[in-house]
Amino acid sequence: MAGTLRLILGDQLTRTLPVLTEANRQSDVILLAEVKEEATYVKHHKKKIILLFSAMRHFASTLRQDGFKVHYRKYDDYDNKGSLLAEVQAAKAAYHCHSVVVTEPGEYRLLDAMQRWAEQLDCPVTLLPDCRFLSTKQDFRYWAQDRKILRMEFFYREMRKKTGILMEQGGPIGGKWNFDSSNREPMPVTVQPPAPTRFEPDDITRQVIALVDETFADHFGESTQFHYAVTRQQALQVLNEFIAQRLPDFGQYQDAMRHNMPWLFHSHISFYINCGLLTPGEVIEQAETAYHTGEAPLNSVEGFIRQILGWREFVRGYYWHFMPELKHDNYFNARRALPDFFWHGYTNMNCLRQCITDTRQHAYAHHIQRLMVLGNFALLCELAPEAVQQWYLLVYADAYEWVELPNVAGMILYADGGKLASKPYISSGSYINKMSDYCKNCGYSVSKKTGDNACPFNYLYWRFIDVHQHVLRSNPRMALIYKSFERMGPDKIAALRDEATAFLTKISKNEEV
Ligand code: FAD
Ligand code: DLZ
Ligand code: SF4
Repeated sequence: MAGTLRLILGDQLTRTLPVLTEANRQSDVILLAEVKEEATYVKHHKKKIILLFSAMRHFASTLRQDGFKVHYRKYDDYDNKGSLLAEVQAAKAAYHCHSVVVTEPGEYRLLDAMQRWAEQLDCPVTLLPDCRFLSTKQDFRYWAQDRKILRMEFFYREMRKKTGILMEQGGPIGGKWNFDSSNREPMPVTVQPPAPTRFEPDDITRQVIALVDETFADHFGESTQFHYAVTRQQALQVLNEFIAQRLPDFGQYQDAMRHNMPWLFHSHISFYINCGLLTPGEVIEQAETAYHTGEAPLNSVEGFIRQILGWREFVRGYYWHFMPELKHDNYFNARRALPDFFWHGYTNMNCLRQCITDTRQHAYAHHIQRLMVLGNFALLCELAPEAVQQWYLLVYADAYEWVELPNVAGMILYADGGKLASKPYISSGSYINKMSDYCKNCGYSVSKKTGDNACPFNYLYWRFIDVHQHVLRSNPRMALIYKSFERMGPDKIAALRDEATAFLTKISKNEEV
């Protein structure tokens, strides 16, 4: 009996999606395909490919066990067609399917391509909305349409009201929407965070590791010591252990950084929510329950829920609202090429060395490493947005354009001219010194603004304030900074600018810094 071909993408591994719940197990065929086009449109980190291919293979096997007819295409199948469209075409012909159904993809480039599929395949192609989010693209458009400025905080409050999450008697639990002021503490050396949840690779994962080592040897990052969850059951274990062991301290140490310790009190679940092994709704529900049962304090639970119900939903709405222009925004006209050390990590600046090494090893760095070390540096050095976007998209195992691009173009580079952030996220070395122990192990001196071994973040910061004053001075949130700037006097400003210029020349030539 001819049926429908149902395509599941590598980041759609969710059993509750209608593409699966509406399937007829007798007549429909489920297609999952590992293809060159998706695996190489940027040279994804090896661990990202291992995670997705292994999770896809495990997901397909559970579907088969549950009676679905599954057509699975491995990357090294001799007749693998290399693209999703070609695999859909071949499967449609082989199973005599009369139509194709797929959940809307998370990236603009693929949605754009899929909109031509019906014509190319000469059959009806239905794109189902991705119902795993707690708000829709239309909700965001409606919320955004009459607003001059779009701030996550107001969107988040609407989401709290709409969903009733952390609400009581019409207001926020605890009397405040936001407990951020109790969430900015450095982590004392005596605090030892629990180890992250680890899984030994099984046969399927070992096969994928061998494939990736052979086929993607020139991709970024290391494949060794892969320990991530690749099934829903394992991802649930990661979530449960986070709630029990790390959520209580998540709030206060959310912004802290520590030498050789990337995992800290973070949840490490972005890999799994973004590929579908966990849903944001269930994650939020477990965190909220931990507050009601007294297992975790409100500052931690609210802080954690805000990241998912607030930031994650907000950036997704923002992405679809501003694409495709968002990709080309460049407010500061930044043009500098990415220094080579972004790839290998060899630099005397310990904070960057740490964050890049963590990223190379784990395809992971936590939020403040991505924002206030790597992102801060990219903005202060005016690295070209396109190069920075591509770097962030390929180095992290949780990266898909819908979530990466708003964080890069909007949050770290201010390339959108302030549509997402109320001011550029920039700081001198003192912020990094306050929130980490990186400076204690660095050849540069964080307390020096100029001269031998002065921390580059210091002079780069003041140069940026100087060079961009014509657009930043009028921002009320920059007023205090410009007061300090004026107190410096012209000689000091000139010295800072000269050192910064010399440093920028060095990184443009890829000299050692
Ligand atoms: P936790 O710190 O435990 O936070 C819990 C969850 O909140 C995360 O799993 C994630 O789902 C969500 N979250 C937190 N912050 C954000 C945010 N700013 N935007 C969206 N969701 C958020 N996150 C991605 O999932 N994919 C990306 O490609 C990505 N790129 C980023 C690029 C930059 C420049 C920056 C500054 C942030 C980026 N983030 C991205 C957001 C954040 O850094 C990661 O979600 C987080 O580090 C993942 O680790 P975790 O699961 O331990 O998060
Ligand atoms: C990221 C990724 C990779 C590396 N490989 C595949 C693949 O071979 N097959 C597939 O269906 N999906 C893959 N993905 C995820 C897609 O790139 C993702 O679905 C789109 O970017 C839309 O978010
Ligand atoms: Fe980074 Fe400067 Fe601290 Fe070195 S001294 S770790 S470069 S902030």
